[in-house]
Amino acid sequence: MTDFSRRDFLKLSAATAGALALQGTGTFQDREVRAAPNYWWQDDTATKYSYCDMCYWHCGVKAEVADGKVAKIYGDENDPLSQGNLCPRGQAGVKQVYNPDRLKQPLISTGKRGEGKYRKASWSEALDYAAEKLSGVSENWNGAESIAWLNHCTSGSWFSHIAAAWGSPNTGSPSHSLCLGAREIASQLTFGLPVGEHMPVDWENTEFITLIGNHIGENSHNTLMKDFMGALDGGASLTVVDPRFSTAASKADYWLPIKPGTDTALLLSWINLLIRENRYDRNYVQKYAKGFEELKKRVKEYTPEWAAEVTDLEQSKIEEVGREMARYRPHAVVPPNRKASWYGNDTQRLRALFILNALLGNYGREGGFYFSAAPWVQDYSYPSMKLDNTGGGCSGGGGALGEDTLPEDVRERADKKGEKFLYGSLAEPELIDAIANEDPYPVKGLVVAGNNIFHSAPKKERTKKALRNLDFYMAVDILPQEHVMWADVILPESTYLERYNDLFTAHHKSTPFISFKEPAVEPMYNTKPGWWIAKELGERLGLGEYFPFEDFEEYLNDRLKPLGVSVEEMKEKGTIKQPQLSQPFIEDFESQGKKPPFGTPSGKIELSSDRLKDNGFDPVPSYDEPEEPPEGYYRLLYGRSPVHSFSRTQDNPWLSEVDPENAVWINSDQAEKMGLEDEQYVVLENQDGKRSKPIKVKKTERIRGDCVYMVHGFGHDTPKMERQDEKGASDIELQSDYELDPISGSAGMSVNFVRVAKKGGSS
Ligand SMILES: Nc1nc2c(c(=O)[nH]1)N[C@H]1C(S)=C(S)[C@@H](COP(=O)(O)OP(=O)(O)OC[C@H]3O[C@@H](n4cnc5c(=O)[nH]c(N)nc54)[C@H](O)[C@@H]3O)O[C@H]1N2
Ligand SMILES: Nc1nc2c(c(=O)[nH]1)N[C@H]1C(S)=C(S)[C@@H](COP(=O)(O)OP(=O)(O)OC[C@H]3O[C@@H](n4cnc5c(=O)[nH]c(N)nc54)[C@H](O)[C@@H]3O)O[C@H]1N2
Ligand code: SF4
Ligand SMILES: [Mo]
Repeated sequence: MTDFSRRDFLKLSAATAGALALQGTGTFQDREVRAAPNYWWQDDTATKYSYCDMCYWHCGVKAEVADGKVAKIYGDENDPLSQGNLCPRGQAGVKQVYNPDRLKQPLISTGKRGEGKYRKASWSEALDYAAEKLSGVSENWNGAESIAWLNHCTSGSWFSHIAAAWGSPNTGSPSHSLCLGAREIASQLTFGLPVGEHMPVDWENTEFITLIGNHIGENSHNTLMKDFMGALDGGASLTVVDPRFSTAASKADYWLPIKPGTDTALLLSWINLLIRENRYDRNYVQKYAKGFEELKKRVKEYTPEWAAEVTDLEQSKIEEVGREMARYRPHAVVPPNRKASWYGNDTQRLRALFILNALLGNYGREGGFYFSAAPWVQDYSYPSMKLDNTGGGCSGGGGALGEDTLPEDVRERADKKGEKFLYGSLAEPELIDAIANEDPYPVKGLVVAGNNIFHSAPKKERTKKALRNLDFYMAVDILPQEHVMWADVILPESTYLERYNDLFTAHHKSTPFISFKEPAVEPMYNTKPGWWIAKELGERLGLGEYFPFEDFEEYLNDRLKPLGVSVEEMKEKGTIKQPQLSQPFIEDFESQGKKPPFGTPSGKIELSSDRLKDNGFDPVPSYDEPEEPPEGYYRLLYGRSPVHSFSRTQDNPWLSEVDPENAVWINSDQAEKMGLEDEQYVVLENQDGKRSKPIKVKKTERIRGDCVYMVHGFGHDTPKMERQDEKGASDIELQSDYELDPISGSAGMSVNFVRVAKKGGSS
């Protein structure tokens, strides 16, 4: 059987196979081989349904399996998210399975933490040992709360499940406090609904789009890019507010190269303009919003003239875009970015953005934001758990605004929610701080599943200190990442194409749906699925009643039963669609005599928030000046590569070839001043003297002179993963500072400054 080749991958077309057959040196032997090609599609193949786990978008996948190997994966054309396509990262899911660098069996440490010395162990030995150690931490310290569980994505939630059953409030994922927390808190405070996983922008009807940061095209999700390009093809006008001429900016009618950190000023000035020139949607605001007078009073001082000075943009451009927005409303949408944690005051920035959208009349309106419908499927019928803990998963649990009600014998979370910040799921950097400093109480056990704590949490030195301070540290991963090689026990998970997972419930405008994942192939090596690892560990911790199913089909059948569907049928279908649940627009509610679903206490869009006021915060956003870079330093900005996911795919054999290392974008004039050449390697140093690995210079007009930019995810220290080891530099090495958002607990990492400390050669 011929393995699917890299060239096939690049062309993403079966037609390429013909071209491949014509290659070669022309020896007799080659001709023999060419004469009898044995392609996968000539074998007996089986099609298996799954959903892609290379990122949280979870496009529906069809895997073609031949000879017990995944030969090719496609987007499931019946799946509303993939619509028959996968992005390059999705295609490279095949190579996640067949990456020789994978973790292959359970390992137990034989050296000091961080030394990287291990011996092989059987699953039962490793799990017995882990359970004994975790129980020991619980007994020696203060019960379940002395153990924290950090995770991310589909398998990770099984470990939050253990935390909830056992009674540890210390569980969460990086996708809240390091990603979308401020956005989700701001949206709930403003219009009473989460934004959620798949941004509910009505792309097909919008006519004027304004992106703030939000680098769609580099931040690349299959259908997001399609929908975005569809809107532009349909004639929508695009404004991009970004200190960098991003891929999206290259398609824009207006590029506003804003001074980093000043977006709230711009947003408030647009609100000022809409109100002062009476261009806002007065009827919509009167009917659906409250707090307009307070807003009007507050933004009076925030004129475009003032904002021009603050943001370093032209006043005429600010006014022109503001008036155009008003002309197109309610088909003029200002989508929030996902990685909302930037500068520490992020909930208020996002509040300003959501208020601007309210003045444009956008919620529940065509061309604005639709009300995203959730599919219905029953939760598994568990016995009730000690804690109602939803800190895991891909969106960090969203961060509910309600009060947590903990049983009397469980202490508050160690991240000091309530003292340091008001709302939100677990703040990962604050938990790490608690472990490093034993404050407010000792957390002495840590289980990390699918979360790259050395790359995603700021203050790496503190993370190392925290790990050294633990009695027991366990990692569940698929690769020997740097943080994994610090663990006392390493449990190797099967990759997504080798395992069952829970059902994926996808919110959607017209077709909320449920996706099914079954193993396409048997697990390679001695690896196991996350649900199995958690169940076995849970049983050993005396929590067996919370894992009452024998196998995963039993679990899935329990959930599917009320829908009248079985696992066997899902194997044929892949998805269940529930279009009947869709109610995207206000009129869908009002035509039935119902109020629109704004879930705020007032049932209205809260332009002024009593909840913030009652807790001592500004009820209406105001502007805070960001700190200026010290003399000779540049603000460090960071973003995404379209062909990598975070810091997890740099070792993927296909993706590493397409994009092997990152570069630092430096404005050409600044580079000239420093005598830097394009492609020359430099070492960056931040305000605290922390240094990066060598990184190539990208000398470019496409970025302002007061900041530099790099793609996150490179610069690994992973000798066991040659393709990613020491390639490019990591932003995390330079993020020794962050600013905590006092409302959502998000960690703004764009408060670090760098200078070029050393210059090297060009290769
Ligand atoms: N291919 C790929 N796609 C991904 C991911 C991935 O790893 N790979 N990750 C996904 C995840 S989890 C997330 S959270 C998102 C992140 O993607 P986004 O939510 O789009 O992230 P942003 O931080 O908005 O985008 C970074 C952009 O903001 C600009 N920027 C930086 N500072 C400022 C500022 O002060 N003001 C303004 N206006 N702009 C600024 C940068 O120049 C850059 O262009 O991407 C998602 N999509
Ligand atoms: N410096 C910096 N930090 C950031 C960001 C940034 O831009 N810069 N972005 C922030 C954002 S927006 C986000 S969402 C977070 C993301 O934070 P993380 O989720 O920590 O991101 P990854 O780097 O993808 O790390 C995922 C880990 O899971 C492992 N893994 C991959 N697949 C599987 C699997 O199937 N099972 C298991 N068990 N493990 C698996 C990978 O090997 C890796 O160790 O990072 C945040 N932190
Ligand atoms: S956007 Fe790409 S990586 Fe993400 S789920 Fe879809 S195919 Fe996979
Ligand atoms: Mo994120």
